[in-house]
Amino acid sequence: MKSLVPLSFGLLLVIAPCRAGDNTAEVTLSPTPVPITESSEQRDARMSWWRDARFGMFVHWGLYSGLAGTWNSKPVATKGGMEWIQKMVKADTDTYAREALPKFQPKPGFASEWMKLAKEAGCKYVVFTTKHHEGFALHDSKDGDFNAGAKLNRDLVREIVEAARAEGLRIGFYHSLIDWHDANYDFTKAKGLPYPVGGNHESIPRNHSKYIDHLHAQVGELMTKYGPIDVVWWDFSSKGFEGDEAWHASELIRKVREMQPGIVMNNRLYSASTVKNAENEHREFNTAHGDFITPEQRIPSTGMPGVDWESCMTLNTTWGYSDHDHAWKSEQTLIRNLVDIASKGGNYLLNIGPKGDGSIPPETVTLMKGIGSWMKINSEAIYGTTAGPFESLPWGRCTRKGNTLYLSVFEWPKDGKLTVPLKNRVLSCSLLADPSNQLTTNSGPLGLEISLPSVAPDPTAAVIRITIDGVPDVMEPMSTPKAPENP
Ligand code: H79
Repeated sequence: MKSLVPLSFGLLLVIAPCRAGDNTAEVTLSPTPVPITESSEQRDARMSWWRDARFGMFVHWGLYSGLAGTWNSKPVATKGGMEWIQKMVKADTDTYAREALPKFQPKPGFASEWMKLAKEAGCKYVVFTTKHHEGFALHDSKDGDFNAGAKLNRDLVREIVEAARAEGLRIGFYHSLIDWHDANYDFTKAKGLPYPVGGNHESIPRNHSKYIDHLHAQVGELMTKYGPIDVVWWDFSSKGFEGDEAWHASELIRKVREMQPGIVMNNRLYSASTVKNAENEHREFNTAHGDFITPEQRIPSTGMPGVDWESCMTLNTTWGYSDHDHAWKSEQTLIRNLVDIASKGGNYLLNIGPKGDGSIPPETVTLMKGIGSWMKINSEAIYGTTAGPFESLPWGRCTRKGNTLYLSVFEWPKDGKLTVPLKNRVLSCSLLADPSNQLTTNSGPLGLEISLPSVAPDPTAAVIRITIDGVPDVMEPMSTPKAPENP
């Protein structure tokens, strides 16, 4: 199938099973592009599971995983995204495939290990690379021969989707718009589009509209052969090459929404200021371009009211597996990042990079399980919460569920008194780690004062659940008098 014929959509819609409670957006089938109408209530219903989830696992896995950051027996780098190794070593696609394919040997049952780890860490959804920039598709594609079906006689997408469902996890497809394999992918269309091979490539005739057919055809396969898919995560567009011109984006979005009415997608079919100029990105947000924005490798300094967002971040510094990257973040950093993001109303999509055989590096297993141990006691402060009411708190973060606030204490007060700038009356207050023990609270000039045990139940983030009378009535931050300088 070279490109999707609109006529087939009706059939696909009938056979694709729908999850109860999913969006009921009106879908009109027609050979000409039609807008899909959706009320804000319908949008909220469609986004609801994603907003409640707050924590997902990202998986970068492809041919680069087997290369593991090594080319010609030499480490390529110790830091940075090794899923870009083909570009870093400037390999053409044939050389790259020749080197990488023999090293990509998924062992049986690998996907089940991923999903068990995601579940244990407390993730509610998993987004994995169906194809990264290298162009190798993990499904058994009938469009082209650079895919797991043609090369390994396996459908790795099916294996991964089935494993996720077995663990009750939502599943998402990362899909690269950039493609270094397809000879028609025209990186010359805009300045600075990444492409591995330098030299006289401009002389090779490229027919980008044929590449768009390939992109649409593979997305069509992914959206119709695996049942209901929860997320599609496009990557990426640049200023000067985005949207309709680059990917026939509105047509692609329309097709995807027809095939998967409940799906949630990011907005990278269009150029969003994802990496740089980040603090302004939500002001440019347009829901016609996608459902949420994706700050990459960073956490916005404040929340973004009215805009859905998800920070995607690595455990070390690479997305794709590398033998040479040992810069693992600490368990404390990861847990505090999760809390920080939730306190600002965002989701955390935390990446793992399995090896070429699909196995997960031991450091990754330890870190994900560490987050899971914290979540076992404290996940109530994450799932289903919204941003806290405070601009900032000197000792930690706050998330909210109606009139219940979850105070995650990073800096346990030495004097045993925690000040919360709130005027409300307290209905109940206890530690999630010790829920039957009510904590004493008093109102003081700076707000509520909670009396704490002398030792934090968790030095990373100890969570206090406090239920108040009415909506949070936050005290204006007072200008604290400057501490006298030491004589
Ligand atoms: O899939 C991951 C990245 O490969 C992809 N998005 C995430 C989710 C991405 N594509 N482009 N970019 C990120 C921005 C460009 C980053 C780069 Fe680099 C800086 C390219 C070369 C230097 C990061 C570090 C990738 C390779 C080294």
